[in-house]
Amino acid sequence: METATPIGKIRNIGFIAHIDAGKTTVTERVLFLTGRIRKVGGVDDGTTTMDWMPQEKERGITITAAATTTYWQDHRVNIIDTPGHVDFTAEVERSLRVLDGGIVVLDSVAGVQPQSETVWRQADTYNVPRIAFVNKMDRVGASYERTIESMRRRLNANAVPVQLPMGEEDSFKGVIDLIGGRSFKYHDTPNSEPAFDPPEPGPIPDAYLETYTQYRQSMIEKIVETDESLLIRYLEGEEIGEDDLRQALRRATIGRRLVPVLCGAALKGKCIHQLLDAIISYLPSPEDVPPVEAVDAKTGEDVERFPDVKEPLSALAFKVVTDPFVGRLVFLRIYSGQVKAGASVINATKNKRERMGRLLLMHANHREELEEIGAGQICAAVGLKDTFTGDTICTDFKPVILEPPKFPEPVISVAIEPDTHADQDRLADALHKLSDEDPTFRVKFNDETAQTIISGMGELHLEVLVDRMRREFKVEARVGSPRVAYRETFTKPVRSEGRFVRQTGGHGQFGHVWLEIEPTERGSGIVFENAITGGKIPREYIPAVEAGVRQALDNGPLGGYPLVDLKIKLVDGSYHQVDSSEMAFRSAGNLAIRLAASKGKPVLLEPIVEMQVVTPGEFLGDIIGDLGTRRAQIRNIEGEDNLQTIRAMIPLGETFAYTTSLRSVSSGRATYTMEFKHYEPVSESMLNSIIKKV
Ligand SMILES: Nc1nc2c(ncn2[C@@H]2O[C@H](COP(=O)(O)OP(=O)(O)OP(=O)(O)O)[C@@H](O)[C@H]2O)c(=O)[nH]1
Ligand SMILES: [Mg+2]
Repeated sequence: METATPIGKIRNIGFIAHIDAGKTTVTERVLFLTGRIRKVGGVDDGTTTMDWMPQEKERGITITAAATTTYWQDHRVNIIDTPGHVDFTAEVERSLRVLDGGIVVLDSVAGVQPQSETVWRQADTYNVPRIAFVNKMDRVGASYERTIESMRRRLNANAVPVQLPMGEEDSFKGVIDLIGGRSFKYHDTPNSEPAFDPPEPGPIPDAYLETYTQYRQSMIEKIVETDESLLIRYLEGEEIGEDDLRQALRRATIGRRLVPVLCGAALKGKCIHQLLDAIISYLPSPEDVPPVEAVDAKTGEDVERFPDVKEPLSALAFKVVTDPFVGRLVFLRIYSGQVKAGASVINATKNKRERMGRLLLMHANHREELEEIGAGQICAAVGLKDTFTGDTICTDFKPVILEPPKFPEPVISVAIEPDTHADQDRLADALHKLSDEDPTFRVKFNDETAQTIISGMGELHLEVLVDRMRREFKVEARVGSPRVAYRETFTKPVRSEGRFVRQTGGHGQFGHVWLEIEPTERGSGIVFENAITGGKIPREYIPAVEAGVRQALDNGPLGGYPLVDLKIKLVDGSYHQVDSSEMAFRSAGNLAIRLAASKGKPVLLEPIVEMQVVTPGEFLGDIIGDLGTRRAQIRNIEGEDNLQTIRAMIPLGETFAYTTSLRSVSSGRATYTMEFKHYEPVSESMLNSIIKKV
């Protein structure tokens, strides 16, 4: 019985990291080692269980976060393997929202890479305790010490190594456990096949004694510093025992004061045993994290829900997937209470009744049927029709609303034109299902050009979506070249009047509003406030004013891009007993925004990304020259002769097809990554050329 695992023995964990750090490889090894799969899968030959989508197998990258469950030392471990590519950041965001602990996988050659910094910050936002796994210790150029140093420098992490590698690169043999004072050596396997036999325990080899003593000492100091009573005992000269150290380290990790660091080589199957032990030892169970905060759906009061099956049910929908066999699957994290398959529940966010059909335990794209599921667990439900990512599921008894994960706004778009009428119909279905799954994927229909515009987080994101439309939904379509999702905003506050009056025989039309429009902080979106007093505009017309305002905001004055970051206050107006209508007030709202446009001194906002280029020193000059022609601002160049890293801020619009350009200036030897940072106003001198180009 699945719910039989006591809650203290559940771990909801996820692997997070930069692209290619080895998250999926680690997950596959974990599944094999714990007996969940019989044949070990590889990313390089497309035989993984976790990367199950065809696009993932072909490209060797993870695209969607996949959930799975396994057991280790009679603990149940629910695992989410997340993608590292920045275009799929929504997958990381929603996973971190529902996880209790994270394993940050680092490449021992590259150290902390840009996307690791990003996921680290995301994990901070969601208060997720973590441990670090320094992977690829077998690679040429591997360095445990340098990687830990980069964790401290780049992530500001209070990293505490709890292991020492025995050997690096080719001679990486296993690890020394600094707490237990033992070594674990793996047997060599033929043809560099992964090692899965348990490692051989032994004493600390003589060659490591000195480093061991030094690392152990500094580890103990870091641990006792987090616990006053241990600190006193330590300062009085007492030898702190293994159990005390482990317990204190567990508390400090869960309290996010320390980050235990381990190492290994997932590809070779080395040190996965110890990693699993560490997940059980140091990462929290659902009981160990603070109760989830929620808002009472009826009173709006702040409340807490405890991870207890006796509490009222609360569950957060964090992912929606359309499965070709079972249909629409809604992934849920159960925070409190329990629920049976077939139960009647409510979606507290939408205030709608829903039926929990089947309950499934997911193992990548395979599933196991459950009868009941309780607090602390992660599962997928079939049958919830109106539940979307971010919604809360409850029972009638004390419904609450949990905080949904936050998703970034899309920054790039392409036009898509179906080849035939039949394709048009299939396209509509595909767009509906794909945007249901992916909150960073948006669809808009451009009336003027009769084109469908799809927007997403980057070129790769849109490419994968279009590929899925072709393969899963059989849509044949022409796809335009990528365009930047520009925005517009005002730079000056404006007071604007919208007076919509028509006299055409019989009934006239009358709507009249005064708006105060004020630019707000970047990223704050649109806020509409009604400040009408004394019934100058009857209450029933206010939503119509807002609708008209929002409609006009969709089409900015400079290039037709959406206006953002504005506070719009409805301050005054008038109405007519007979002639006023919703339609008239809608038009008045719309008009007031359009008339405000020139007075508000509008500017075009463009997305700026941070780019990091890693190149052999000889190409540095050419790359910088090329970046210069792309309006890039170089922030920093560091490294040694043989490898230089350039960090630059650059407008997204200047990065299209950069792959090809970088390949040609560096003979294919430089690589780059980029990440969206913020929107910035386009200078007056660039404005015309951008508007003309698009
Ligand atoms: N040498 C070596 N290579 C490894 C190790 N672990 C993973 N790799 C390789 O690194 C590459 C990326 O591995 P993945 O497991 O796909 O990495 P990932 O972090 O899941 O990547 P994304 O999901 O795309 O972010 C593959 O070619 C792996 O074979 C390791 O321990 N040693
Ligand atoms: Mg992966």
